[in-house]
Amino acid sequence: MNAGKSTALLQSSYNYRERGMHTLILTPEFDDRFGVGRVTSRIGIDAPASTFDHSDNLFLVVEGHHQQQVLHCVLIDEAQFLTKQQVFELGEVVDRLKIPVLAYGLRTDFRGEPFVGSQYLLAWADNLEEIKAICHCGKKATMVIRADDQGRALKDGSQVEIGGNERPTHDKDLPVGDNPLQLYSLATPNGVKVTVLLEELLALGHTGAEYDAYTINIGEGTQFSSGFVAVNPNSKIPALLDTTTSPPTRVFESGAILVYLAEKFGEFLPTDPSARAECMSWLFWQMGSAPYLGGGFGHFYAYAPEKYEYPINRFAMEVKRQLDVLNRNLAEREYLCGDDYNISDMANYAWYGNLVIGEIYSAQEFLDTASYTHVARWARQIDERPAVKRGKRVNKAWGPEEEQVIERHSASDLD
Ligand SMILES: N[C@@H](CCC(=O)N[C@@H](CS)C(=O)NCC(=O)O)C(=O)O
Repeated sequence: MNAGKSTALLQSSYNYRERGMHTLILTPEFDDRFGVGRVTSRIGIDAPASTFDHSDNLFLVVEGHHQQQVLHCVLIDEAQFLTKQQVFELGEVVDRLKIPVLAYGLRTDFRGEPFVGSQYLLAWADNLEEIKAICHCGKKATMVIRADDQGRALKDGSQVEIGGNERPTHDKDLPVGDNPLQLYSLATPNGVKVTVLLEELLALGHTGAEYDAYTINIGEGTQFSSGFVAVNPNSKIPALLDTTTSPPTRVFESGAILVYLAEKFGEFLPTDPSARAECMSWLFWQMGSAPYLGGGFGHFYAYAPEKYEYPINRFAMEVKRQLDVLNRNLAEREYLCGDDYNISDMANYAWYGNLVIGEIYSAQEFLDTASYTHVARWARQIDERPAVKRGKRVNKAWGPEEEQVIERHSASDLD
């Protein structure tokens, strides 16, 4: 049940705080999808919130906070779940405490029935603003769809069901081109690993690695379409469909895609058991480590609307420890596993190589990445490879227009 309202709420709160003012975010206690006491938007930003339930007098709750810290705005998440009495109490906050209240909620449930909280907000609010969301049919979305396990829209059931984000939000098939492999991705580090491997395979002459690449706009929620969820039930890029098998083989998780393609074409994954174990070790090391770099350091350092010292320091320390692990290994070896470049280098380059080169997070100075000299040497060496340069451009939907390749169907799209 997400139409961008949490993002709008967090943005409003940020606007106040940026000017040195204080806000109180209230969220219903039973909405525990992201942990009790947090408002989280699908685009990855979040903020702490105070919880309330139906027995709380919201005038007294706000007054209590206001006495401890002067408040300039109160923001209510999932406001459709307010009771009639609580909407009245919030009116008292506005009239008696002179604090503006911004309530974000849904008008109607999946049956088209109005929520009680929304009914009284629509009746009593001083101002109403509609946050526009577009339905899969292309028209303005006016109600929320609740879908069953097969993605079919439901018309009855209880009004309140928190969650459901793991199910498709709309019915839409994915495009399928003529090439053997279909890739649904975006040029983030997790996406780039796969396009680099595909371009490396093509550079070696494997025509079976020809692929159609389609950009999945994760900011617009394309990863939650029924077509995408069918190739990746986890709703994250990258996802691959191999149409040469019957039935077609779906592969999700970037590490699994690298192994699948390396095995299919017999390249970039050693066959000798010891060498293979070393390659798998560095590949799985990346899969386990990069969430601390991306979801941890990158999120708090580069993307979070409010900068908190504690998580930035915690994740910076961990990323520096990881860079040191790579650096000590690369002091002895040309590539992560020795003399040969393989899928573990591609996976680690996409994250740590791009970090030290400065292509993600602009944190070279902060992390003192130049001091990891062997990582920097290895990253530059890989960055020079023509297939890497090509792979990095596929599914790139930002930066100079001439560098963007939103869809890739043949080599000429990159030439
Ligand atoms: N472990 C996964 C992580 C994939 C991942 O986090 N993808 C991000 C982009 S880099 C995504 O699709 N995010 C969209 C979302 O979370 O809704 C992999 O390596 O494939």
